[in-house]
Amino acid sequence: MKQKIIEKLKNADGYLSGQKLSEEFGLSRTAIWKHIKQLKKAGYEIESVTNKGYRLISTPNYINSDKIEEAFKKRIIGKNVMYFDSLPSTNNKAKELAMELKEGTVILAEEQTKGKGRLGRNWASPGRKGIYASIVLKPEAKPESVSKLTLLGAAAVSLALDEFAVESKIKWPNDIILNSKKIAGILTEMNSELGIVNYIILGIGINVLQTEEEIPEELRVKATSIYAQTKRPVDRTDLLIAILKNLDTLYSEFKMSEGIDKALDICRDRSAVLGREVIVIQGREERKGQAISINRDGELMVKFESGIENIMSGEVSIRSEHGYI
Ligand code: BT5
Repeated sequence: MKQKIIEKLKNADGYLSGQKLSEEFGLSRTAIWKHIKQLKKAGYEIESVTNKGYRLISTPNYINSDKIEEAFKKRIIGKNVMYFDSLPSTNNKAKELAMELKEGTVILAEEQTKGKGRLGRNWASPGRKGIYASIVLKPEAKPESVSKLTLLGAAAVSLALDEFAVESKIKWPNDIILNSKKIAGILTEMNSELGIVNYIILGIGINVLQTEEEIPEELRVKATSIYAQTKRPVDRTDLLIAILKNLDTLYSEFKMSEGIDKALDICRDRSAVLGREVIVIQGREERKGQAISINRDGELMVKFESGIENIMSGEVSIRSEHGYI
């Protein structure tokens, strides 16, 4: 609170009345006065003038631990973690508990017995080989803007991989690619009513430690793991921490404005599909076109013979003419 009062005083044009501060922060004038007294004691020079209010004259020159605490308090993601040896699906567990859980809670499992992909597909989740994590988010956002969070998750994973010298690409909307094969996928699920989002579950699955042989045979043409490609056993805890930090930073932008400009730039720069011929699969329909960009809403802009269309991520899959990518 003291930090907030200081910020207000810093930004004020002249004096700020005690009344105004107390209304602003929902505190009594006496409580404000007590905070001011403590601030003065901490070295802030604050002038108090009857009928005018308070004015900040100078700030003390030392490291401000209050400010540091305040900055870290604002992290949303990763403050609470629930860890399980085995779950059918972390996304399902998160959905079960979401209403009671704090925003940013992470549900983790060492293995999933019924890991889910998009559109009813499966996600192979062998024990202690990967990261299977679901994050509970409760943004005040329109249900339509929620598909943007998939891109946000993909950007956070790709950025985190940089920190481990793993150079990945992003295949819109939810695949992370290493050497032309998939190492991670995002599954975003939402619960809303009457146009209000109750919660969103952002599920992240990453193949970290599997050897080539441990990747299910039928997936080997398009799936791989970090270890299979780099021969480095990346620490799963460290990787998850890096992902959550990146996600928290990107998510804060989303919370403020429903914008995801930074994440979009990352998805565009590292895109595995932009500029290429793609096949867009929607239900039973398959159409060939050229992926030209990702627009501000996170939709893929595809040039078909009939013209340019903006494709929403919900019910669509993308592949190349030669197979996966
Ligand atoms: C995805 O779906 O890529 C989303 C995957 C999300 C998994 C996480 S793990 C934590 C959380 N809890 C869950 O239950 N799920 C989430 P999609 O784009 O539909 O890709 C699924 C397809 O990828 C499958 O049909 C397979 O062809 C392939 N696949 C399955 N398991 C894979 C794996 N481990 N690695 C790479 N590809 C896989």
